Amino acid sequence: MSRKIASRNLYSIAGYDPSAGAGVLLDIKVFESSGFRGCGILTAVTAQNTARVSEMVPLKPELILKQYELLVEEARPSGIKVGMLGNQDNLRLVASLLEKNQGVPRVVDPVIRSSSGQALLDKQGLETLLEELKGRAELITPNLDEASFLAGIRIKNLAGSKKAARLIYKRSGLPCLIKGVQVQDKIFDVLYDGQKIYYFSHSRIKKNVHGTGCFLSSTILVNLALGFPLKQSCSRAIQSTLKAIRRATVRLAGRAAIKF
Ligand code: PXL
Repeated sequence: MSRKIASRNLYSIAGYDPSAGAGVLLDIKVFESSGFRGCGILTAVTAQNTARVSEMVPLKPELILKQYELLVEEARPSGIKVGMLGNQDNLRLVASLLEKNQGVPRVVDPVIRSSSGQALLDKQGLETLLEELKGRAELITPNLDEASFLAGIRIKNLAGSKKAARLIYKRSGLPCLIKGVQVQDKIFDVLYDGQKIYYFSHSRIKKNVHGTGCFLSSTILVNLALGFPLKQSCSRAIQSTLKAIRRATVRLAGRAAIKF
């Protein structure tokens, strides 16, 4: 029998951002600073800094599977966060890994493109994302653009975000948190858990910070793995993310990176 490490492990299955401001490196900082052991399974490599992404190369699904298989031999996950996938082959493989891990919290951040416009998931992946993920996570966390795309509607207000969250749930069976709906000078994050809509509101912080989506989704996973229910995990993680945005320091071209 293989020897198991007793500590609690959280896996990030996501991309490599060399600036460590997003992706696997950021997720691991979140996990480790919350008292978990962080493991990173890479899906793709990017060339980027905090201001722009210039290239994205997906890894082979066979290599992603190997990374997973060797890790689970000695350290099964207490939770899994999925970020950037790169292409449809990787999406399918990762969906199968989520399926194998029913019973531990799983959070999917549906990363479609970088803020600077680089595609981070191919067209086929985009079109089949909700179908492939069907029921295989406790939460999906699209931003406004991702939610508009996934629901197939333009979200202009709170009513639109509510409709989109319901549509995404209907198509994927995944509870959905839509981030960043602006109403006057307030920002709303909208959660549909399959039964009810919840709104989390806060004032807008005028600061352009790289990696906030990754930070939020991995912090939600931490809270779920600590045993908090979904709604509370979202509200706690939103508060932590606001704090992280406030302390983020500017690195380049007016963009900031989260400081631990
Ligand atoms: O924030 C989206 C994102 C996620 N993961 C990786 C990224 C980016 C954006 O650039 O590079 C690896």
